[in-house]
Amino acid sequence: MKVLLLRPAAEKKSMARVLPLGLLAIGSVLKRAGHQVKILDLRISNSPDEELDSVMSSFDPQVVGIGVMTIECKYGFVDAAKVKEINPEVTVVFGGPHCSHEPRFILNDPNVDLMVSGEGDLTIVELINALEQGKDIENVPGIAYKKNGSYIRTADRPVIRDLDKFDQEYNLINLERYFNFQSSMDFFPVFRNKRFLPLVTSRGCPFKCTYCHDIFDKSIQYRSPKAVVDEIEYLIKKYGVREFHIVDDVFNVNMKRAKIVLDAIIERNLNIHISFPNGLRADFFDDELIDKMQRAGVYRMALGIESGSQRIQDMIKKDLDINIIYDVVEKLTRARMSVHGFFMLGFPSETRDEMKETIDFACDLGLTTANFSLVIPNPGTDLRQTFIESRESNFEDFSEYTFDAASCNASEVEGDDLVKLKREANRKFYLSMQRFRHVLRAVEPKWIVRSMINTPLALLWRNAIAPTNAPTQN
Ligand code: B12
Ligand code: SF4
Repeated sequence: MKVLLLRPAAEKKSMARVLPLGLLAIGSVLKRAGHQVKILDLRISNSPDEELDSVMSSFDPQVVGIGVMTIECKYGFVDAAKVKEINPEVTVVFGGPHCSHEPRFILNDPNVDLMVSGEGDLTIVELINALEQGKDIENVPGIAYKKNGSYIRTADRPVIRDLDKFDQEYNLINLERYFNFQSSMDFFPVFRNKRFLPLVTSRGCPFKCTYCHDIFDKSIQYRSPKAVVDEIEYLIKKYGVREFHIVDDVFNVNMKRAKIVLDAIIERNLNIHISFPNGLRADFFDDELIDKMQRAGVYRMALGIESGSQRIQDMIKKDLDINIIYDVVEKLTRARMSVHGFFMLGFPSETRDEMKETIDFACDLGLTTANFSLVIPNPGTDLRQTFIESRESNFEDFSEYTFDAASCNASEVEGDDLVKLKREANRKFYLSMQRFRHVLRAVEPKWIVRSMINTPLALLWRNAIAPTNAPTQN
């Protein structure tokens, strides 16, 4: 069958440089199963409508799969409508992080035919085979659809354990488009070499933080260190990739295995830059791990800290003792690794004082960068349940979620004040001599100089030259 896989266009392109690994995973298994596949990333397109038109007519797919995070679903619906307008016969399948739960919200859209729930690697092949052979899809686990006006959700699909079976078919994507894509991401010192790619070495996490997803179940599955390092080496040789951003949920939770992966990188002398932009846990470090990270080429990482209040830490079930964080950040920056802190403001029942505690805590740490995001209760999380209970509303319209915030607030601080606090947090964090000192300490001088040259150029690009990508409908 001919399957087109889409990442929807969105107004924010800042992080579009990050390859859609979910679509690549789905495309790879379909290709190996003998289907014709095309991946179309409208987020990196300067003229998404024209590109969609052109691919729809030249490729003429029978199925269009659209992968969405919660904040992207409204853009996904816009693209689904365009697809159906071009060819009403096409079957539209939604998948991705937003689609683990809440099938009604997705399936209520008149242009969506089917939804794949959670991990899609096995489900999509069975589904497309069934569609091709005209078989009943009710026996395909892990999907949802509407039949005669009612919602059908098939049996749950167990989590995939043997991830080594699922190699990526990188030739499905034109990687040069990502390496050369310019966005405001270039302004921040988040990559050293533009030939970088995201990489997954494990899926899932055993922790149960109330705000986090469960796409891969609440367990962790590993790829073998050999498979990971073989893939790195292949990407270096075949595509000249120089940097890898490991986007596992929590790479360091199994320190023993993390050290084995890093050792394999060190032994092969790969001479790469490594970053962990998605967040490591601050409580899974020792001197040996830090040493191996440094020798493998790690220069930057994010720590998921979230709150400086122990009450909030316990409430969100992060199980993180905030007293250990100073020491860890100190050790990492001494090893010349730049540390980014993730913080969240606006948890249910969180008070202004507790938010200020978080802001002060963040400012006192030796972090190089940080961001303070407003709490968003994504579907399938315990947090969403708490929001529903505290506000007696179901927040079903996920289309109202934006890149910066959900349209709901269950904290003790009014919405406008919350936004003010967030802005204040950023000002306080960045406009300080202390920050300047931490940057100087953690970042090697040649990279600081490079950012000083890049920054004005990137600002000029972002604010004066780059095309914007507004959706045509909301
Ligand atoms: C890399 C990453 C990004 C990248 C790129 C995302 C992308 N579209 O590929 C960037 C940096 C853009 C990003 C941004 C954000 N992200 Co992010 N990100 C991740 C991360 C760390 C890895 C994603 C990944 O590649 N995983 C590996 C692949 C294989 O998994 P996958 O994408 O889920 O794909 C599988 C299934 O979902 C499904 N599938 C995926 N697509 C499709 C399509 C079809 C048709 C089908 C059938 C199936 C299917 O099958 C795949 C294989 O099993 C995940 C956490 C995680 N570990 O997964 C968070 C995650 C996806 N991000 C999340 C969030 C919230 C964000 C932000 C909104 C955070 C914020 N507030 O700023 C921002 C958005 C900002 C912006 N401007 O875009 C949440 C999403 C929750 C949700 N319900 O939407 C996650 C799950 C993190 C979390 N802890 O909750 N992110
Ligand atoms: S926030 Fe981090 S530690 Fe918590 S469940 Fe998610 S991935 Fe695991």
